[in-house]
Amino acid sequence: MGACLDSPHPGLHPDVETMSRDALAALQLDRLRATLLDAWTHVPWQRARLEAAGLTPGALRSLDDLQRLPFTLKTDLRDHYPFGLFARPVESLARVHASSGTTGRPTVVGYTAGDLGRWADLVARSMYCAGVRPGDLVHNAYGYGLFTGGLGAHDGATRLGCPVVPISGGGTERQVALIMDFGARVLCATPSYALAIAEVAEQQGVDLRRSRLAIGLFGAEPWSAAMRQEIEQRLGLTAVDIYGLSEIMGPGVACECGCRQGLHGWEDHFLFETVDPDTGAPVAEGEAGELVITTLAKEALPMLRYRTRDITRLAHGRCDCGRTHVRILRIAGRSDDMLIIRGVNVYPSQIEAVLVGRPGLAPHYQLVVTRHGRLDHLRVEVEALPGVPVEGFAALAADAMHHIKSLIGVTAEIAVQAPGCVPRSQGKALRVRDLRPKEGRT
Ligand code: DLL
Repeated sequence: MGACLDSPHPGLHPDVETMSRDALAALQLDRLRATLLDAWTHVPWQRARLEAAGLTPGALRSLDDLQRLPFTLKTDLRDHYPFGLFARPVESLARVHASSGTTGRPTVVGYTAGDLGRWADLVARSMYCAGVRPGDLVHNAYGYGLFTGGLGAHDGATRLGCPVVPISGGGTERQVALIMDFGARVLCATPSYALAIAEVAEQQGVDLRRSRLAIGLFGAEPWSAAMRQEIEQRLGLTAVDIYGLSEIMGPGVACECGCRQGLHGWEDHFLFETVDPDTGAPVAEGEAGELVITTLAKEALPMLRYRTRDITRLAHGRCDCGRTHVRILRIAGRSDDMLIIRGVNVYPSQIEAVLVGRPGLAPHYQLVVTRHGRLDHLRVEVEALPGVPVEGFAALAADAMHHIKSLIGVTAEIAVQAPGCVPRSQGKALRVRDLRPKEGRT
């Protein structure tokens, strides 16, 4: 059994994480029945559509019956804005979070005090799984506020017994100074912001590799293996992938352990499925599909078969660490972010994997998609490393173009730019600027 399960903190329950599949399935069925009953009783919209599908809470005989339940979409939450899908009256809740929503209404989610407690437990479990230990100082650069990252990581670290520096995102020079002065062992941030912190440190002549940072808990946006390597090398820490989404809870739905063979999805609290994003039919075991999640212990906002839009593969079978919970492999991207360039499907993270670490290029990029006549055009804006002469940009562009064509199969225009031209993020990076007319998008 791996070290990440040894002598756990008294608040954690390794017996749950190493449960036999049969015991886990029995627990899941009990909790699924309770969730269905709760949704049926307290959410009129859920009841109406379950009835329309000829289902009652008693209809669940086994976990296989999950597939008979209708999906829930992000638009369902928006259509019932703000609290229409809540199973508890808003005056009984402890907190509300919301996604900013680039278009239209935000997506609003709610938590009872019990939900907040279980969320903190799962983030603490995730952090422990990643190697964080009670007493480790946690520098939390996830944004505090309506975004679930800041407060979610904060409460989990507190639950684990870790002191927290609640710095939130932004003020990057100060982040660097406090990491060095306070001696944080753990950094929580989006991967793109972690890189921005590394860059500012380098500009200030500060070597973060000499800081006490040992573990980075990075998530909230897709990131490639190449980006992981880049961050580890520049920050001198072990970069761990943590996944979550506000509609289901927030950070801590799944997290990597020391084996780094996928993120353990906490199956005592959630059911995970992968489906074909076009048809909704289950995909074969191990095949890539859209992740669908059902909550098993949420009170304020029980979710039945939520379509996350995140594309991944599930790996079943015991991990080398001893945990039995399913592993969610690195998220390739969101189906919404998938570009179809002249018939070839491309995720921004595939382009990232080619660009990051390529000689002469910095790991800062944006994809710009336009339409020329009836054809889509992909322009990759990427920075040169500081010190590369402008005369060298054309050769760097030709090299990147060649590798993108041969590895991914798309023809892209590469615009190599001077350092600092691509905007830096303080949270989730904007990777794609899609300038195509809305109605014509594929
Ligand atoms: O991003 C929750 C979170 C905060 C997770 C901090 C991890 C760390 P939302 O703002 O609702 O919640 O965005 C959720 O972000 O559906 C994915 O598309 C993406 N995402 C989250 N974690 C990862 C990850 C938070 N590790 C959406 N890898 C999700 C790839 C991720 N994408």
